[in-house]
Amino acid sequence: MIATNQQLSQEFIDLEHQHGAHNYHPLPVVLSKGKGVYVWDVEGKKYYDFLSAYSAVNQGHCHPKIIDAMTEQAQNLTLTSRAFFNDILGKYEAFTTQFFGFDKLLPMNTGAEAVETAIKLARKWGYEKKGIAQNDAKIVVCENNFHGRTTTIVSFSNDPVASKNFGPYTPGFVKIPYNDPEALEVQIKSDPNIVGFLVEPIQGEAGVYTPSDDYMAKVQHICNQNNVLFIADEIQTGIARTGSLLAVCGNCTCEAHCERQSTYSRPDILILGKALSGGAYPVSAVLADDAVMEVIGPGQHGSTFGGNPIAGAVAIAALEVVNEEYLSQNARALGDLFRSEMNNYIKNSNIVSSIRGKGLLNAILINDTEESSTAWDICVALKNNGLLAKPTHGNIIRFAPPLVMTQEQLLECVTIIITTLKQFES
Ligand code: IF1
Repeated sequence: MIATNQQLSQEFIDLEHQHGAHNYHPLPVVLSKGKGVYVWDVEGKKYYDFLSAYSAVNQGHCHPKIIDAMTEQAQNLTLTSRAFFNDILGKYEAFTTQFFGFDKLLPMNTGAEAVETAIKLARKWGYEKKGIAQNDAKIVVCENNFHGRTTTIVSFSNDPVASKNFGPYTPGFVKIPYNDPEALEVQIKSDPNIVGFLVEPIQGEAGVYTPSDDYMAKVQHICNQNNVLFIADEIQTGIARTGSLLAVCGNCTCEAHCERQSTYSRPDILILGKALSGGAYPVSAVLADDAVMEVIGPGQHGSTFGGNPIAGAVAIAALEVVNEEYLSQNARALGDLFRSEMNNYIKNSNIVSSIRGKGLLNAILINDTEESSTAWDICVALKNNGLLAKPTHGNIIRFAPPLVMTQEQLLECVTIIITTLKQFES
């Protein structure tokens, strides 16, 4: 008997279920192809991707320029380790430090590794430059943060799902409320052992929680005044997602990290991941000026794959695409349009209570409890209607399409989303 289409998907789902660890709860859709803003499932059904692999695919799926760079490099040289030099890494470092305006770059692979790198840098800087006594260094973080899943990072998470039963936890972190510069100032002034403040410019996992426009600028000022490192985790918000090259650029849409806006801020340590490679390859990086980066010497930190030639070639292409295709401007314009269209609908909706976000990083709040299955059911209905999104925290749905979307496509997506939501109005 010939397997029906639905059975084909189910076979892949069953295979994962049987042989893979159950550390995720995916939407029941099995993808086998992606191009630009679209993905296709194994049955050939086409969808708008409204997650973009958690903002890793900002440049769109299988961007030809990025894929060309990757395949070309893959045929020449893939990995040397850092035991030897290669002819791409320096080029990538020069390009990227210039792109973001920092002296130096330290290459890693995943976001969590880059966050770990920033933590190590800040601590070492604290001991060697600030004169903190051994093992006394502390880093301030925010409530409801998400910075990855290593044992140290989950040590300062306050999501019990991410941290429970993974102890003993790494000490040396203090939590303060998000979007509260006064709390940061009080904390820093009360404790001379604080070396850094690690913060997301917009809290993604917390449900796209967007702070006041001047939060980052105030944070920078407080950190600078008190000789504390301002560490920005732009793994999710960076690379044009929120309508500027970095979320710390404030309201500037130019394709450079410049100082044009009053809401501009400049971190001492910048953490990038995800879209640094356009979703083609795991590439992360930590950028800082010499005064910070020089505390790391040979043998003190690194990674087998960090700075490999494919990563460098892919990341250069991915950043060039951001410039060439004006992705910040597009994210800004389409984000404004998306929220305005959605707000028109929300005014008379009893299923959605609000929308928040910046650029093309947005979330809607479903008018039901966190325990309810409504947001999940809506995402399944969206999938059936040709658009993929995923709930977070039970009653929030994140909307983050690739930034290469056109206005016409976005308006079609708005129609799909609103038509679907209307099915859930009571
Ligand atoms: C998962 C969320 C997004 C991040 C920030 C570091 C990392 C992430 C600000 C770590 C990663 C991901 C990981 C992904 C889910 C996802 C996520 F829902 F958890 F919050 F994007 F919204 N800093 N975020 O957002 O980067 O080590 O994963 O490369 O499945 O855990 P990584």
